Amino acid sequence: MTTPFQLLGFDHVRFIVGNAKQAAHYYQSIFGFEQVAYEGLETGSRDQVTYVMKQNDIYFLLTSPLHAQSELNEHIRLHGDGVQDVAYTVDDAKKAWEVTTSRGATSIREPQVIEDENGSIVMASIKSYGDVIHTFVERKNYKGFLPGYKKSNSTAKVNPTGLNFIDHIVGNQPDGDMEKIVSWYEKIFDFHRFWTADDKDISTEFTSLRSIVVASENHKVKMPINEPAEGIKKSQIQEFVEFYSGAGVQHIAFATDDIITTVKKLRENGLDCLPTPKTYYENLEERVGKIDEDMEVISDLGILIDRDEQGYLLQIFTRPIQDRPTLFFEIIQRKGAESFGKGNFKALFQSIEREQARRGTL
Ligand code: TYF
Ligand code: FE
Repeated sequence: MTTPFQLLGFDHVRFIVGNAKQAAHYYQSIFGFEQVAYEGLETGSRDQVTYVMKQNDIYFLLTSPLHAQSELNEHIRLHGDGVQDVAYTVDDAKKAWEVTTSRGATSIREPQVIEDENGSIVMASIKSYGDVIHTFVERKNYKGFLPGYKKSNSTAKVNPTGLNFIDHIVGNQPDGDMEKIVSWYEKIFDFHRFWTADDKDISTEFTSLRSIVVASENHKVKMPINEPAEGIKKSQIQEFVEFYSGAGVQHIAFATDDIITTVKKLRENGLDCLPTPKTYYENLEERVGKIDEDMEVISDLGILIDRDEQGYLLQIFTRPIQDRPTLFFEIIQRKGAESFGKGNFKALFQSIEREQARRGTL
């Protein structure tokens, strides 16, 4: 069956944060995003402020409430800083809204044509898991980001780190909700099950989780959905759900085509990554075979490697980027491999368990 509208890819991600001005500085100075647009008091936006941060095809919107009455405060009270909108670029936003709502999705915003001197766009939104929404963005020939924003007059010097596009966005669910959410994406978007890992695949001696990756037909949108599983100790997914007050976006993976240069820059900028023990590299070449990169450099940077039938991938994970142990980022370079680093799960989850233990949440 072909879906009556086309999902072209991730358009942007909106974060609700306590202090957008300082968050913008973090994404700029650590990750090398450029501030390209702004809305706030100076542009006539009385309720909220938004900084639009861009690097190659990645657009992050950082939004904060400007006064006590804003309903955005409730998002912050419940979740802390976190993702509120995973927006998709579509060929026809009205059609996308009509089809998904007729299939049972809850509408958040009806299709709206928005125009200014740079052209016109159509937007509509539906509700997804937790407090996350999906906005459909139809960009006809719009020049610039979105109507309503002012071009940024930031004079900050930006050093890009080679983050090219969003590879995948992962959603954590409370215990028992994974299957329901996966079925929702199948029903609403015709997404297919791309990859599945049960609790035996994804467990250490102490903790466990389950994961199913759903993907759009063109594979431009990949969304792993996780839930906690029983273990001797508390699953990292359960820890997330407790600190986030329910379902939410757990991590966003940035694709790079040169992970060594990217991670060198990120580390120089002060990015806080999960540590990889040196023992991980001892029999790595036996597991992944010959690779193009210098193993010593890979090991110095703490980069993880995995191989599947199609090729190999290199990845590394940050620590949570706010004080609540919730959202974090992944940097990934795919050299053929289309999977998600199953061979690294054990080492990765043991590293996360050490973090949980430090926090007293294991
Ligand atoms: O996206 C993925 O599936 C991989 C692995 O809590 C992963 O990045 C899965 C669960 C998790 C952290 C990483
Ligand atoms: Fe990932």
